[in-house]
Amino acid sequence: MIDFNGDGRPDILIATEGRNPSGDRDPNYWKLLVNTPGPSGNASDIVWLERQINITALRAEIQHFHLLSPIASDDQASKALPVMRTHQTGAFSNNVTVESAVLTQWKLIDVNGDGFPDFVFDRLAVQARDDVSCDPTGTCKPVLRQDHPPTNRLMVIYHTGPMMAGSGAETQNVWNGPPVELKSDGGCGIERLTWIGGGRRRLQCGFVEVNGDGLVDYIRPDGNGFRALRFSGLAEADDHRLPENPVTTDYDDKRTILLPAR
Ligand SMILES: [Ca+2]
Ligand SMILES: [Ca+2]
Repeated sequence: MIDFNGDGRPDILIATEGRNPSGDRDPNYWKLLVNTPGPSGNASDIVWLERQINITALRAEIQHFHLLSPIASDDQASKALPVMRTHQTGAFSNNVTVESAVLTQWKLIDVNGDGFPDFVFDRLAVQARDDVSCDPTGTCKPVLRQDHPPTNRLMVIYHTGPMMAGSGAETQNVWNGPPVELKSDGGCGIERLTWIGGGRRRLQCGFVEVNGDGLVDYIRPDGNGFRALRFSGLAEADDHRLPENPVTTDYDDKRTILLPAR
């Protein structure tokens, strides 16, 4: 669910049920159910208006570098474009996993603050390569690394409207492209959850609204901490170091909510 038309109400996108103007199933379309108030205006009688969204530009961009189906790689033409996709990455030394993370390769998020969701994506796909992995003590060893190349760039195709007009039979084309580069040094990716042991993962980088101006920011690791890159529509970089939090391994303590004394 995502607010597709900027009216504040969440809508439903279905990647596998899109139909083209001829009414045939077509992977270049997503089905959208727009959340609209019913006749009485009460939240309880929502009417879901069906629309077909032309995603030809998104699908073509992703298929330049990514396989939509790693299993049936000889039949990419018929595969649906998932609304969001994650991919396991890692580094392996003699078949032992020494690093592990989950990448988000593409997702919908409003980058420029106009209320419409934009399509952000990793330019490059995950592949295997020879590399080295170093532990915190500086001891390094050769590994087979499965990740996107460090030259990855972060891209966006902006939602440029229109609002949901016309009848349900008409298709809407809101993501025309061309893609715009958000960051040239996108080695960390759109979003990366890194395994830190003990069953825990840490969000290593990703898009988060940090300073309350309504524009999404990008968080990335920075040597001894995390840095928020504040952008105006992500056009101009404006670095802000996030306040340091006290380091604690006492996670159980954080689950305790202290109520005011009576
Ligand atoms: Ca909506
Ligand atoms: Ca937007």
